[in-house]
Amino acid sequence: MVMEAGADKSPFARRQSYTEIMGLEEEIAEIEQEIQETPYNKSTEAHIGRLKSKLAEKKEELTKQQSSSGGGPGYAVEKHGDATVALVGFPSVGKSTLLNAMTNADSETGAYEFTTLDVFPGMLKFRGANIQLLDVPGLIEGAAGGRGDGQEVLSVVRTADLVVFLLSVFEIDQYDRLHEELYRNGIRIDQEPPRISIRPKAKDGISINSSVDLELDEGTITSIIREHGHANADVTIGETVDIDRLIDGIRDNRVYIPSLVAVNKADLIDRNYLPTVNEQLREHDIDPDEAIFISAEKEKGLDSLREAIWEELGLIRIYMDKPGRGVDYEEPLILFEGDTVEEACSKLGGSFDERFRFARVSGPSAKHDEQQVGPGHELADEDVLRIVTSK
Ligand SMILES: Nc1nc2c(ncn2[C@@H]2O[C@H](COP(=O)(O)OP(=O)(O)O)[C@@H](O)[C@H]2O)c(=O)[nH]1
Ligand SMILES: [Mg+2]
Repeated sequence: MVMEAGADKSPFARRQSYTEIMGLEEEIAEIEQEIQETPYNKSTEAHIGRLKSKLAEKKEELTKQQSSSGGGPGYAVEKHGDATVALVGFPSVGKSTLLNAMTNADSETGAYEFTTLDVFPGMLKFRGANIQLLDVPGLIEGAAGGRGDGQEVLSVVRTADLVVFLLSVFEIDQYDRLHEELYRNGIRIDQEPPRISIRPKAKDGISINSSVDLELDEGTITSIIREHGHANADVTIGETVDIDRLIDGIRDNRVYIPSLVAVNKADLIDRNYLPTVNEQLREHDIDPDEAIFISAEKEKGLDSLREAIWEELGLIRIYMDKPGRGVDYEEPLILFEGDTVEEACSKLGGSFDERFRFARVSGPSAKHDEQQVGPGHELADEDVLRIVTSK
């Protein structure tokens, strides 16, 4: 992750944008209040839709202004390793302790430049994969009102392949705040992107196509889509959406990230208290069987957590059969479930892409040993892959 130097940092420029931000925050608060005070029914639906669209737009403007008055525009987040996991949790739940227990936090991380960005990286090695674990302590303190560094921290979370919510065993209810903070910033947890496509056209207004029963009025949908700047478009909706989900489908700056919940400090409770914790998890829609109980300090449960991270990320190991060197079982190529031979080639780099002729696969995805396949063949965990190239 590299932070590039900000643009104009003169105090005057800062003060001016600060005023603009305050104006926007007031506008946002007003719209939020109006939404809250308007009862939801068929006759107000379209109005609420427009308000929510406006709200989405204002919030985006605010985010943009904040990132240009804070850390400067265009700081790049560079990915390291095979996948990135963001560790989010309130202060003192044990994020730093966990990062230190799970990763060699001071190796392979020297290249980072975190200047104003409070992100602590560590590399977790598991099943031959290098998984970058990011401790992002600023989420709650900084981001609450969407101020300064909080936005930068959020932009780091946005690039993650998985979010691990770290809760203390005594403070399960913090989950809602964390979830909400991410939601308010366009990060959708454990959701698939809405099945909505918008194809702009030259004329004839908005036409809506749907294969499912739409609960929203067509008029509402049309006015929301117009509110987002489309005058003429063919819109296809493949699921029953509410207003928020429709807006998510229209905006292209939402990210959809899977998550898992780790419950820390499990060493501090005894068996009798466990049902209470499980009950609290259920109250927050977390399946107790899917939460991972750990003690970062006593290093308990960490294997289960590593395994859960691997599963939730959907990582697979590909053993490369290299000409003259045999199969490399030590350092597998790490890909995601659903990846194909083509993705293997591009991750291998070099000129595999251009010189590719065909591949041979043995293992779980192959019909038989040494099956000849093309670039579109979908690989599976523990396949053996040989790529045959032209000279
Ligand atoms: N009993 C117990 N204490 C823990 C555990 N993990 C962290 N702590 C303690 O909780 C405090 C806060 O931990 P820290 O890692 O700094 O939390 P952070 O603010 O989320 O980074 C420290 O005193 C840790 O020693 C655990 O699993 N069990
Ligand atoms: Mg810490």
